[in-house]
Amino acid sequence: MSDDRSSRSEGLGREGARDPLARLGASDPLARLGRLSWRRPKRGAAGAAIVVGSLVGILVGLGVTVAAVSGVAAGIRDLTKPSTAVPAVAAHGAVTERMSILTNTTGKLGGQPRYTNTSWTVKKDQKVTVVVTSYDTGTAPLQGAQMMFSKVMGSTTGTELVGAKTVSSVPDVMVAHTFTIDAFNFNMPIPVATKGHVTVTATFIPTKTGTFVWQCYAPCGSGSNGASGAMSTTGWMEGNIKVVN
Ligand SMILES: [Cu+2]
Repeated sequence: MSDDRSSRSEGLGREGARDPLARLGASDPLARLGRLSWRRPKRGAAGAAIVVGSLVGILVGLGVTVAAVSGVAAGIRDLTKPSTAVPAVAAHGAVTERMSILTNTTGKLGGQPRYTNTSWTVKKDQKVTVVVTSYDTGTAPLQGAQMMFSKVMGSTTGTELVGAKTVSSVPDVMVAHTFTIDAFNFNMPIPVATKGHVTVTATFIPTKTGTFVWQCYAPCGSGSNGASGAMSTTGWMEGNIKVVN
């Protein structure tokens, strides 16, 4: 296997098109994840938070059910009726951030994919619609723990638009990149541009101020594990989002 991204893309075009899974067996996926893990110090914490959050959700659900049943039985109030409570997150205004993923890069990372408009500033509680137009016709299939990034996460609808189609995930072998903001649990899987380009759209609401890193979690860079080159160069597959009041 070559260390060069462009020849890797060509390889996928010929070989990967037949069997995208074939290249997954090229080296030990666990070893690859070990090498990638420095990029993901919060993975364990996030997993624990999800587990705790799920348990809390189950307990709250049980509590509501018990309250509803006992409330109806006592003739006090029917808690099964829709709530009129104001949602916890009220959006104030809206903005659209447009990014492209180009592959006609030059210089020492020549041929490797690169996001444009990698850093921007938005307002807290603003509806932020991210529109990513990718021209990358190669795939970077997700492996092991990366699989979770095949799902759309943290968008206002739970889905994203791929072209005009609403989806909640992209098959992991079809993923070319992701646009992921860990701080907001927001993840947009970007599929391979089978028709030359593909436009992916999703909306999230930043609920806290600060400067937050976004990154691509698909192994789309160079090197045998795809974690070098574009994947480890600021301004290529990662950037900063500033959220202000
Ligand atoms: Cu990428």
